[in-house]
Amino acid sequence: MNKEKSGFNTKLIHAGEIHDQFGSATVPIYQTSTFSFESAEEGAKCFAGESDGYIYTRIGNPTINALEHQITAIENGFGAIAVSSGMAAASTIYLSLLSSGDHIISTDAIYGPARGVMEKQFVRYGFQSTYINTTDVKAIEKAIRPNTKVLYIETPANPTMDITDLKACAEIAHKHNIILVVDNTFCSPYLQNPLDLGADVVFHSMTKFINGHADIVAGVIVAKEEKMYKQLRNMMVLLGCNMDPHQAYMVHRGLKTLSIRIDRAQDNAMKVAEFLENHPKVAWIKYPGLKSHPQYELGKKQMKGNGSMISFGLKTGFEGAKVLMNNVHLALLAVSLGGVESLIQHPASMTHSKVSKEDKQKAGISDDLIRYAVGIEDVNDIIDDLKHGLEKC
Ligand code: LCS
Repeated sequence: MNKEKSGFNTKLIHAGEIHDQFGSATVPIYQTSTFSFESAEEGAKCFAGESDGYIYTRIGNPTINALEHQITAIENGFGAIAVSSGMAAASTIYLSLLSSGDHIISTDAIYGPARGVMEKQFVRYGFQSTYINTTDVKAIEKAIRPNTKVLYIETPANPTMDITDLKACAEIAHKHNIILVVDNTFCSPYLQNPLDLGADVVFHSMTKFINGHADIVAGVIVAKEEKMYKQLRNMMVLLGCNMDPHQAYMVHRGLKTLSIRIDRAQDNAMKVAEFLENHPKVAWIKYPGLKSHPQYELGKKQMKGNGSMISFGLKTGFEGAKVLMNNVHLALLAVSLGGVESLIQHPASMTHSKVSKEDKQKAGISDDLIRYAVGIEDVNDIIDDLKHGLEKC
């Protein structure tokens, strides 16, 4: 049986597994910084790239490689590069694919720091950036300049839940010789495979659904083609934003239950979204599973499920949001998402607080927006918790 070519759940459990001499059922943790060579000749061969042996953990390590094989198999790429965080993935991509004077077009409602690092740091290295509402495909084409090298999409976007058409983006990007990069964090490879829809590079904050247990910060980049994979890996090794073997082991372990965690979380999320949509104190809600979502049909086409992230606002605006956040007791008032526990947060004052007021407004990150990451608890308890909190609003 070819485990790499098998079904999604079989890949989750078996892709990248290591068969050691003891018959270990799980991936061993090779907690070592360096690897010894049998001879000087063997060492020279490894450094010349003529042998596959391991050299140094920043360059490669069997535990980290096991995780990379697992991710490559479920994201349908040529190869994966595990890194220390989702932001390390974003920065490695920016620094690998852009040179001074190059331009990037990106979704305006993306994870705040992924925009902040470009506008406040990389601008010093001559990178140009334009942030637009990428749900409007025509606006993307209009924003293209002769020096545009990368189109960087986050869908669904954090925190607006806007959905961008990936196939249409791939068509536009490739027509203009532009690389399409997709942040697939909100879906995970279980719900969306951007490489199959035409993207060239995909990345994840594995801190979220892929690890799934709120105990690790990690990231991964997946490239569709060998040349791009080598370019990205080379930059990662030189920047030194590699994972640690123990971190890789933890993610490898968490990833095995990805599909059953997401199945449960998105079943819960659908019920929570229906409850919120019908609640008299709720002014608006955006959840891909509700027909009221502006890109409901597109979501059905390119995503294999609705996910477990919900954005909504109350009729009492930001004041009401504060009261709700102070009066829920099951959901943790915390940033992050994609773990087994439910979390609630306020993007305008938390995850996206460094985005200027004007840019937040343009991107649809309103002051009343509450982001709820639905966990895998009993859904009646999640709804009761929200019901009691909303009574106080
Ligand atoms: N991409 C997305 C879509 C994210 O949501 C995050 C983190 C990142 C990239 C960066 O990943 P990290 O370096 O944190 O692993 N999102 C967070 C959030 O919404 N709340 O806290 C972190």
